[in-house]
Amino acid sequence: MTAINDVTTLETVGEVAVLTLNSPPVNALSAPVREGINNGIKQAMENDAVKAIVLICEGKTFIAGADITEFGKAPAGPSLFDALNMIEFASKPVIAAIHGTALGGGLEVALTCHYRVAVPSAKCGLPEVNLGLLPGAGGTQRLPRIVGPEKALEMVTSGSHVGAKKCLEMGLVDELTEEGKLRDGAIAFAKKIVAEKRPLKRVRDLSDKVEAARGKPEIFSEFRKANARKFRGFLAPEYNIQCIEAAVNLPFDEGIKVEQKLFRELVTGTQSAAQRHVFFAERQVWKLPDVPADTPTIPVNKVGIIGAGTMGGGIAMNFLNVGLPVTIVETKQEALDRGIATIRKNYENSAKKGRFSMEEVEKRMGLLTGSLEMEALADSDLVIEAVFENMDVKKQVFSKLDAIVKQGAILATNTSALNIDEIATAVKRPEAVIGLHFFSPANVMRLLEVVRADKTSKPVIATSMQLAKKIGKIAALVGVCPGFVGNRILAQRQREAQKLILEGAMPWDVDRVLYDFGLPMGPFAMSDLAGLDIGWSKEKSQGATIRDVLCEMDRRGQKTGAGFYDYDENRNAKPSPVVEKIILDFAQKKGINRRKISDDEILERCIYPMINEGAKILEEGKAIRSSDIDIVWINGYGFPVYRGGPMFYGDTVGADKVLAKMKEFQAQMGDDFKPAALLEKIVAEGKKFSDF
Ligand code: TC6
Repeated sequence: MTAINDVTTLETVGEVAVLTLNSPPVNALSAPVREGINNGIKQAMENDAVKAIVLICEGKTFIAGADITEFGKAPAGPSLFDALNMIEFASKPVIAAIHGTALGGGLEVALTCHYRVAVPSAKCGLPEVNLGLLPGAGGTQRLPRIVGPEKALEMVTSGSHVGAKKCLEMGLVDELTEEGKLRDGAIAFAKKIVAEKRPLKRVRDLSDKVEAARGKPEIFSEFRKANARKFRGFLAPEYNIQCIEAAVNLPFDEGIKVEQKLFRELVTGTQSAAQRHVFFAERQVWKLPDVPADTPTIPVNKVGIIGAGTMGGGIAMNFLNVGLPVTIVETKQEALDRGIATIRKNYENSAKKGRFSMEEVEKRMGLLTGSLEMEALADSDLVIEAVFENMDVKKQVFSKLDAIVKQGAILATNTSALNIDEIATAVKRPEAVIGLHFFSPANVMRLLEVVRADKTSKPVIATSMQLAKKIGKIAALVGVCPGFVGNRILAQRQREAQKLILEGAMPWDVDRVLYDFGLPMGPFAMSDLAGLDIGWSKEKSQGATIRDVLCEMDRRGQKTGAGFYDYDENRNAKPSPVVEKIILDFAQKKGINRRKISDDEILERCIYPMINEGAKILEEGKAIRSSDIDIVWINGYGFPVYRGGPMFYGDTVGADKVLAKMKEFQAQMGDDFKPAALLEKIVAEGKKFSDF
C-alpha cells in the first residue's frame, strides 16, 4: 500500500488498484482530497499491471461534497475539475464504490467515474440547492444524461437523497453489492469489467435522454409553475433549472460553461453565503460551551403532559411519534376526551394522506394514556406542563408535581412568557426545572426553545437537547427573559408594525413589504390567522388600540370572516375599506398627522429593532451565539433561509448601517430605537454579529 498523501492511499489487489480516501468526518473534497484523487489516479494509470481502479472511502460515508468551508476563500491545490478530468479521461475503467452518502461534489465525482457500485443502504443526491448553489462540477450536465431531465429537475431542486435501490432503477448506480462488503464487491465488479472487456462508459457521451427532451420547453415551464410557491425568493432553484435546460439544449461542453457561469454567480452571492451560514448554524446550535457532549443524561422512557389543549396535544404527538409512552392529564373528563380525540383525528388525517398506515395510528394511540389525576405522572421521567399562562396556576401545578413525581425526573414548563426562575421556586428541586417552549402547532413546528433557568442542572439541559433531537426538533438553548429569544424579538416588530399603521401605512402595506422580504406572511395577516381575540377580553377592552376596536366589532380574524382584512368564503384576503376608515379615525383622534411612509422605512423599522434586540440578547447572555438567534427565527417564525436569519441579515446590511439608522430613528421617534451597547461595540471594533 502506498500513501499518496495524508488522506489517500493506493493499493493494488491483483490487477485492480484501490484508491482509498480517508478524510474525516465526511471525506469532503478539500484540497488534500482533490490532490489525492488526482495523483492517485495518475499513479494507477502509470502502473501497467493495473487494469481497473476502484475509488472508495473510509469512515462513515463516501465523499459528502465539496468542502463547504472552502467556499469564499482563495482556491488552493488542484481544482476539482483537474481531478474529474483525470478520472473521466483515464484509459482504464474507474469504479466508484459508494457507501453512506455520495452528495454534491461527491456524486459529481462518482458521475465522472465509468461505473458506480453501492451498498443497499447508500444514498446519492445533489443537495447544493440547500446551500444556495448548484452542482457546479458537471452534475447538472451529467445527471440528466442518465436519469432524464424530469427526474434531474426534481433531484437538483429538492436536494433529496435517493436510496441505492432507486438509484439502480434510474441507472445512477450500475450494481448493488452486499452490505458491509463494498470493497470486495467493488473489486469483483472491476475484475468482471476487465474480463468482459467492457468499454469505458463516459456519462458525457450519453445523449438519448436529453435529445428526447429537446424542443419540449413545456417540461421546464410546467415545472417552474408547479413549484413557484416553494421556490419563492430563492435564486438557486431557478439557476439549477436553467442548467438542466442547458443540458437538454446544448452540447456537453457548452452546457458545462453555462453551469460554471451560474455557479460562480451563486457562490459569490449573498443568498448562498446565508444558506451556508445556516448549514453551520444548524450544527453549532447543539454545541453548549459549559454542557459538554459527555454530560450524563437522564433516561427518558415515560413522558407526562399536563393539559390536553392544542399545545399539550401537539406536544404529546412528538413523543408518541418516536414510540415513547405519554400520559396526559386534564382536570375535566370532557377536555381530556376532546384532547385525545384531536390527537387521533390528526393521526387519522395523516394516515388518509398516506403518510403511514392505520395500524401505525393504533400503535401510536396505544402509547397514550389519559388521566384526571396528577398522581398518574408519579413514575414519569419527564413532565411537561402546558396549562393556562398564569403564574399562580403554574406554581400550584409545580408544587403538586414536586410532591408526586419521582426524584430525578425533569419538570418542564411550556410557558412562552412567564419567569421560569419564579416557577422553580414552587419546588424543592429547582435543578430539575427547565423550559421547553414548543411552537404551535407543536407537532409540526421544528423549533424548540430550551430555556435554562438559574438553577437548572446540566444533565437536565443535556437530556432536553438530546430529546429534542430524538423528536426531530432543532433546539436552541436560551436564557430566562421576557419572551425568551423568539418572542422577545417578535415584540419589537409587532410594536413597530402597530405604530406604522397609525403614522401613515396601512396593514396591507406593512404585510406586503415583509412578505416581499421573504417572510411567509406579514404581522397583520398573521394576527388575522391566529385570531385577534387571543388574550383579548370584552370586559377589559377600552377601545384603546385598533385591535380593541376590531374585536369589539366582532372582526376577530379569519374565523369571523373579517379582521384587519376582509375575507371571502375561500378565506382570500382583501384590503378592507372599513379598517382603513377605523385607522384613519383612530389616528385623527390621537392627533397623529399621517404621512407617506416608504417601503424602505417599513422594512427598516420592522427589522432593524429586531437585530438590535438580538444584540441585547447576546450582551445579556440569553443566547449562546448570534447564529442561534438566526436558528430560532428561521425555524420558529419563517425568516427567509436565504437571508440567513436576522443577525446574519444584519451583517449583510452592515452593522454600521443598522446602527446609523437606529440612531436616526431614535432622534426622530425616541428610545424604542436606542442602540444596544453590543451594536455600538461591534461597529466601533469593526466586527460582525456573526463574531458573537
Ligand atoms: C458541493 O458539493 C458543491 C459542489 C460544486 C462544485 C465545486 N464540507 O452533518 P453532520 C461537517 S456543496 C465541510 O453533523 P451527519 C459538519 O459541519 C456540498 N464540512 O453529520 C460537521 O462538522 P462538526 C454538497 C462538512 O452524519 C461534520 O462534518 N454536500 C461538510 O449527521 C459532520 O456533519 C452537502 O451539502 C462539507 N460538505 O450527516 C452535504 N459536510 O462536527 C452536506 C459535513 O464540526 N453534509 N461537514 O459540526 C451533510 O448533509 C451531512 O453532513 C451528511 C452527514 C449527510 C454528509
